[in-house]
Amino acid sequence: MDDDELNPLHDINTIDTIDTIVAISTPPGRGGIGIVRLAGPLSFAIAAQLLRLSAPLEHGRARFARVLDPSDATTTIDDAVVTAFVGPQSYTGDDLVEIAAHGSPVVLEAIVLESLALGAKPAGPGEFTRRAFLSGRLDLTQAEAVHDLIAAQTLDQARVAAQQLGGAISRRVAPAKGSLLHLIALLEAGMDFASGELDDVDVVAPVQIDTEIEETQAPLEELAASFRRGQLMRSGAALALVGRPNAGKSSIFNRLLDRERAIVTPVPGTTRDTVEESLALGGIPVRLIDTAGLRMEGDAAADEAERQGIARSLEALADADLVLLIHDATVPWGEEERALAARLEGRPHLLVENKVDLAGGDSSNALLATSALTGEGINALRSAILRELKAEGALADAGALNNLRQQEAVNDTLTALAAAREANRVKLPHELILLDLHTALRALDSLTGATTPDDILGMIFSTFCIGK
Ligand SMILES: Nc1nc2c(ncn2[C@@H]2O[C@H](COP(=O)(O)OP(=O)(O)OP(=O)(O)O)[C@@H](O)[C@H]2O)c(=O)[nH]1
Ligand SMILES: [Mg+2]
Repeated sequence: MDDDELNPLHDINTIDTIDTIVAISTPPGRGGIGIVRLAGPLSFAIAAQLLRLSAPLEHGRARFARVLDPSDATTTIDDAVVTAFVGPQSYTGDDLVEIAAHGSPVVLEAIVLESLALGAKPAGPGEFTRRAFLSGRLDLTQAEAVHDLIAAQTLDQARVAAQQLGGAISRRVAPAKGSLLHLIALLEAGMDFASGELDDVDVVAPVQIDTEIEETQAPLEELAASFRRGQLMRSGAALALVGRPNAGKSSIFNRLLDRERAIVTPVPGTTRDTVEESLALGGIPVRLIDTAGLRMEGDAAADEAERQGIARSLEALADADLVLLIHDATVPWGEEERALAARLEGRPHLLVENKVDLAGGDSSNALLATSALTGEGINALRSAILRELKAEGALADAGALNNLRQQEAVNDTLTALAAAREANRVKLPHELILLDLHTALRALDSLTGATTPDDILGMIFSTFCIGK
């Protein structure tokens, strides 16, 4: 090994098989600071050419620098702080330089253009994170977490993504993978042994195989069930407000949003179409859906638009993760409420008695009594909604699955394990059981990216922004 290989400051003229990539990593537009990121073997050399550094770049250290005018290296166009990381101790696993200049798009673009002239290539979407994955710095679920973290809309979403970035899913899968590998090793050893004189069935008892497969299945089933919970946190819970016309649905909708979003009038049938707004409730993203009041079939007051609105209300009700059935406390429960309550049987819902300011104290036995007019009971309603969503598991547990790809990987593993268990039950040869177990292992490995085909990787990283 010659000295050059030990030197992180690769010569700019060295021909290297790994490209150096460059991109603006901060969002487009002007800002106080804008960052250009360089990753790859030429990063240090390119930075040294582009900048007048106060001192040579050093791992994990920030340096003050002047950004030189590409057309005239004697003048500077900006000041910058430059941070350097020597691979493999960097985000991507290769040499990495971050140039934090003032956030003027023209300066940042000049830095990128000059880097390209010095041998860098423009980074594609997610290419920095893809490199981190390829160099083994992150597994696939962690790389996906980077995307989720950037996209997080509430702090709780960010927390979940950060746990995943810390490897929560991989840690959760590790015991199942361990027991699966153990069983595979056991059966394979048994087969080698059996090819001598013993019958393979005698080497590992079917009950033992069954128990071991079951031990692998249990944590994975738990993980598969976490998907729905993760999904609520990821895309938000849909919360529909339903009830008879004039019950005060739109008024409560506005109260929960804290602004006059939906039209409120004393005329029954005001809301014709569903109205949707997002809000964060105790860290959980919620899609609040106001709906047209439901009248019973054959009610003469319902015109065509209202009938269509009612059809949409029923759709929203069917799709909702949680339903608020709003009742006007000044009138008795009618056929509509009974029909709605029957529909909601066995599904997460809350009964709300509204207009308690008019009802005159007769709300004592109602679970939730509100007045959209005075605001009474609205905070209690918020807490009740939050309780329901949490009961639904909206606060995802650490290491919950977060997307369909992950869900499919776990489901495929479970399918193959079930097949293996069945093969064992009907006493098929161990070779055939092993076939299913290997299928299970491949599916499980694809979760963390140990065996993910290139096209799937391409799909995942193309959803990233450039510079990440
Ligand atoms: N006193 C009182 N009036 C209320 C309360 N909530 C709503 N209202 C009034 O009741 C009427 C109907 O309210 P909306 O919020 O439009 O009722 P809605 O359920 O959305 O009605 P539709 O859209 O027609 O189905 C309006 O005049 C509101 O001001 C309340 O808690 N107390
Ligand atoms: Mg309304």
